[in-house]
Amino acid sequence: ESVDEELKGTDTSKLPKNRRLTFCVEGNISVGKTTFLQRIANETIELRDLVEIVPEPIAKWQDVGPEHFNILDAFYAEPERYAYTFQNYVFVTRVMQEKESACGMKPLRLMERSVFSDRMVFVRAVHEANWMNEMEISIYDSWFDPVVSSLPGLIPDGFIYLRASPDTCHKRMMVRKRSEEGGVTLDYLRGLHEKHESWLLPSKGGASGVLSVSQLPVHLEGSLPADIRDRVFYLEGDH
Ligand code: DCP
Repeated sequence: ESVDEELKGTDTSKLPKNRRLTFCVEGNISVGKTTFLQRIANETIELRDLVEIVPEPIAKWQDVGPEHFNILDAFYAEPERYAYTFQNYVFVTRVMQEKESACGMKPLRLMERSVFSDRMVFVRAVHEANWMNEMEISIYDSWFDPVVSSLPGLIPDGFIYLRASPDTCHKRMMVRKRSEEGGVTLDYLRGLHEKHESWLLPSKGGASGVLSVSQLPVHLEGSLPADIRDRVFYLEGDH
């Protein structure tokens, strides 16, 4: 609700013509990003005309090419073999997804995740797990900055961080039972949680509010708006 209020309070008339606000919704696997976005799309009537929802391109990862390869499944089945290939494809599909939504007229755009959480959370996690070797992470790093800076549509005005404990996410993942995620462990979710936390660390505890983006690496900070630290909102999602 507080995020709805924040978005409703945004004075879009002050934006330059053709300038939309884009917020990326972040959070651990199964935290409820899709549900959150669907609620805004379907239930919050006042916001429906204001907000364009850009879901994560997961369907594109599950059905690649005429052979219908499921690259999400391939990644979880053989992570050492496919982590780089998968993260590379995730990036490309985000670029495609962003382009598809680039011409929308609604003043606010909410995107599920971003290339920044791909880099800060998942690529780090798979590298630490030794699923991406030094050569592969070096290749990823070498194209990430130049490609992101040449695609301004990927750069959000702010982030909304849906925050819940790894236990909660694990329980929700068990209920959802996405077939590819059968092998995702509570430990892996804990690692992803820590990476979200160190990237989007709350400046103060308590109820939903504004976060400061601490420890943002220089290369990411350069791509993001200068006052990005004031543009991260979080929602507690353990209930
Ligand atoms: N994934 C990944 N690397 C990325 C992005 C996603 O390995 N850079 C994986 C993690 C999940 C699946 O893709 O197995 C989708 O993850 P998300 O957390 O983005 O989406 P969910 O559907 O789990 O989110 P929610 O339940 O919050 O809607």
